[in-house]
Amino acid sequence: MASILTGDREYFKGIDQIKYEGPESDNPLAYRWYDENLVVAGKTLKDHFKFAVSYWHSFNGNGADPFGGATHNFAWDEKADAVERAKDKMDAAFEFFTKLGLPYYCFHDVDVVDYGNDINENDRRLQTLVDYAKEKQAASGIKLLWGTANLFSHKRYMNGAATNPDFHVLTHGAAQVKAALDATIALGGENYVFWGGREGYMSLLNTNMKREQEHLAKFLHASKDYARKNGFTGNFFLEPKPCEPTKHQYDYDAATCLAFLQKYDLMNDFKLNLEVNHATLAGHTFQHEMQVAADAGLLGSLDANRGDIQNGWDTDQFPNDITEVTEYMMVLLRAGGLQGGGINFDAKIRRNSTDMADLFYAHIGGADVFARSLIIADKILQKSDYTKIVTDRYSSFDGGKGKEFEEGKLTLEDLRAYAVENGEPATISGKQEYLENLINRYI
Ligand code: XLS
Ligand code: NI
Ligand code: NI
Repeated sequence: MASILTGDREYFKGIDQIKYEGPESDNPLAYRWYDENLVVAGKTLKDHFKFAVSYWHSFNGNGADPFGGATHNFAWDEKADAVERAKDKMDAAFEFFTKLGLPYYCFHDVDVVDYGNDINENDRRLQTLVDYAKEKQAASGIKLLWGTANLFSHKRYMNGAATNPDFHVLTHGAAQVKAALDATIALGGENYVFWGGREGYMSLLNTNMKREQEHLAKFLHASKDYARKNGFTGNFFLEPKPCEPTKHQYDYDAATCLAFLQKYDLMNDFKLNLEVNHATLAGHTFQHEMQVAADAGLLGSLDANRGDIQNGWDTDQFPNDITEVTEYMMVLLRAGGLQGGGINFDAKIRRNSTDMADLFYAHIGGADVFARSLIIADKILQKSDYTKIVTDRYSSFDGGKGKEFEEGKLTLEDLRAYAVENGEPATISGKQEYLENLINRYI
């Protein structure tokens, strides 16, 4: 009998519900650390992370690369009719989400159903799949973490969408965003993401940067106003990335996005969705990007993945480095968590990972490394002298003249007088190796 969860057929045959079995388990299809009910720092792991599966990498990404075609041949990709095919894919997706036991998913409009060039027909297709997703969400309890529109794949966006020099192209981007917002609202999506893959330029020789950025700001305001008018109360996220596919992208990194949001009066509605591999492409660590966002009140959501340290593009591999993720989790805990978002696995299995189970191993490993790292990070913050060392490092600003300086009470002459009076400062260690060892001690 057809079930709403699995449609007419089971796509991931032979794989049952993935469960938490604890660190001693040697079952590769079980969580060893991600116990969704475990309470750490006052919240369950489920609530800390709000893990999401990304539709595009898991159900559209077929292993093709610039040197060869698909290696992942999906059973849900067979029917000729776009809407029927999309429904099969959604059956497979919800079967996967349910078996995996992660609470959320994320999508771009064109991940859910193929788009053509007719706006009205595209809207109808998406609407049909939104109705279908609504039933599946209700039956499974799986929720939408965020929706977004793909404004970078179609050839009309080769010079950008909101920053395209041609107004006509911009309007097509707006049509897509409107439909994607409608879909997100209809599905109770908690957030909406703007990743501007082609919002930037290839050559300054043909570009008016100022005008393009002003257009982007106007576009974001119009989108936000539309969504608010239609009852959307969630967060909007910008997703920074420095380059790829466009040479110079306007949302380069967290600090660049912060300046943009401030300049164009978008701070009340927008936060950031940070991605590990985008941070490293920008020449930053991910923890740096997280801290910049946290300090500005913009730590919204995370796209979890990792790059390849030997090369320089967005390889979108699944996270697996405990030391690094522990450092992310230290920033997360100290920031008091994410604002509205969660942890979306914006990651894909490799071209030569061709078993159905590979997609499960990838997500299980990702969830486990975050869970294990959060537990470790919490211990470091609770039990070690880590916090004290960092706090004490600034103690000269806690009283006396240092405090007066922080309060804006000292002039440049006052500062000079202090230097003269107190002679040469003592040499104070930054203790970097001590702190690195401390992290390893808790791992
Ligand atoms: C691409 C981006 C993309 C966004 C959503 O590099 O990470 O997947 O997350 O458009
Ligand atoms: Ni991303
Ligand atoms: Ni990316």
